[in-house]
Amino acid sequence: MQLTTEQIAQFHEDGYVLVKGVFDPQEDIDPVIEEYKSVLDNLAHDLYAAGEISSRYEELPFGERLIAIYQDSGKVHAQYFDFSLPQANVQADTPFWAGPAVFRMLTNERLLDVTESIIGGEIYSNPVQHVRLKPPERLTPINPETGRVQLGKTPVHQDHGVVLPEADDTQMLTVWFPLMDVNVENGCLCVWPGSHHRGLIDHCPSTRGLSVPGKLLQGKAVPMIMQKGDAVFMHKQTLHASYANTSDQIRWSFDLRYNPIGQPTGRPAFPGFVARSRNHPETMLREPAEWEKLWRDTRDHLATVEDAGSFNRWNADNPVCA
Ligand SMILES: O=C(O)CCC(=O)C(=O)O
Ligand SMILES: [Fe+2]
Repeated sequence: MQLTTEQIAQFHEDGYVLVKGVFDPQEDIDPVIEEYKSVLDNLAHDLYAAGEISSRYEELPFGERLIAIYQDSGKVHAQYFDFSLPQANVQADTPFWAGPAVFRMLTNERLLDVTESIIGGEIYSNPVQHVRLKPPERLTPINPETGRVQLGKTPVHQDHGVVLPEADDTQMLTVWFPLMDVNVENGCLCVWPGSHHRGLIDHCPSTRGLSVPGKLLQGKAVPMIMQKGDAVFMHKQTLHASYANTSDQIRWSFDLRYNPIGQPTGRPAFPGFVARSRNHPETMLREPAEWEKLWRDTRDHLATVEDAGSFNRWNADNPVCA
């Protein structure tokens, strides 16, 4: 699946392109959904054994079960599902999920075809990547320190703003896709078309994470209303955010990053891999278990080091943050 000349032009002009039907919903996405059912089942058993929930909620379908477990435990267990690690305080028992169905998504041929249309055929899977399982806001446990939901809407930012300066001159590409239909009500992504022409914009640290202050925004955001199977490909300087999930079901998405092989990823402590190489196909990682081991070894190593360093490059003392 190559992009058309018009789609590539749109990517450069607007800083993003929404591509319909990149994935086959049943063949490509459902195996991931199946795999996560067992991850949730493991979480339920762990929390129940630890006395942190009163039931394993085995009778509930995935989304409702997740909501019930988060509510009962009073905690959003995002790290349990994520195929990345926290940016600080990694411990030997920090959970993560780097399963085979996830690996097959990261190396999906059609996804890599579209990626190749934008950054060329030497493609590195950049480790800045997340699964986001967001409960309805009104059912999400509150963080007692901030008084806000533990996982809510994502504030306005550029992905360039959340990586180290080593990635300043790279072609890091963000790929965002839902595992279900998404709209404004359930908290889809929104983007500011053309904002990447402004280059890197100042971000401010806050309890919600890094964000670009409202006074620096220009123009209106466009909601990315998408069906299961669609994907958005985004430039690293395109401003984006997500809406609050005001529906009564979970909102579920993946966001992945790719860059041309050889360019720094912006998170050197984390492992990437060669997802496609036209020039050296023998360097491609093909075994899901090897990918899982890369993350496990990284976790085990980071657990032994004093401070892995922060990825943050921004200072709250910046006058624009006042
Ligand atoms: O899904 C979200 O809420 C935000 C995603 C995001 O910021 C990204 O994919 O870079
Ligand atoms: Fe982002």
